[in-house]
Amino acid sequence: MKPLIGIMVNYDYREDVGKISDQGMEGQDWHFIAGDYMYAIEKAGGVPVLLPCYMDQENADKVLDRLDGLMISGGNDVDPQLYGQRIKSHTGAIIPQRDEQEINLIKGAVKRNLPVLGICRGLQIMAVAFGGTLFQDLAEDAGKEAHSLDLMPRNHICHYVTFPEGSVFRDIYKSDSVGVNSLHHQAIDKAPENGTVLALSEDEVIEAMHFAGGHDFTVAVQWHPEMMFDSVEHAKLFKAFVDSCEK
Ligand SMILES: [Mn+2]
Repeated sequence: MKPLIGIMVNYDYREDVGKISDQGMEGQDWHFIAGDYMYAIEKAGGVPVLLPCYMDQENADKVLDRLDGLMISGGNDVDPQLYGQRIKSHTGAIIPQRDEQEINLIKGAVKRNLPVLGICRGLQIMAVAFGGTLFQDLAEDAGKEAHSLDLMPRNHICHYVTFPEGSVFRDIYKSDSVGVNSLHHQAIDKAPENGTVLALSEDEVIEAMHFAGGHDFTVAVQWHPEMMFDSVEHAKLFKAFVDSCEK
């Protein structure tokens, strides 16, 4: 049986999102997601199930009971107050109901021993859910060059990441490094206690982690492999994820 994989979607309270596509009315909010996430899962043999921000968190738990895996997609910045910092001027839009639901989903997936793949914001919210902290902005808080490189095709390789010895990515990618896109201005600062680094950029930004305590495949990446899903390299990550959801 093909595994059912929940994909957390984006949320925006602004009516413009609907109006621009001629589908919306004044005062409506929107739950939506880029097709890449679904295509990547379908191509790897899974069935994507889109998860909105529920009004009632018990409904998120009910869906989780029926899923075989969970993918936390990219999106807005995580509220810094969730990791004990005040919101600084370089932090972007915050969606509190999404933060809350994703932390519940991540903890619920750990409890149910479900595989989890976090992407971009997904890595960040997983780190925060397990007790880690973030740089609110890589340039401002960590003195790094920009990793928010969006003036190029979405599958363009912007930097390389290396997999330390013991990283499961060496098995998945059959290599000790891979080229990635880079569309993030935040990153993990202090990793949570259950976190192990799976990939590092040349300038030593944490680009992927494994989190212990749940399913062996509780993994997240800072790049956007779904935007590169038609590359042989990054399709391997989705295949490994979907395969682990099948078992
Ligand atoms: Mn990067």
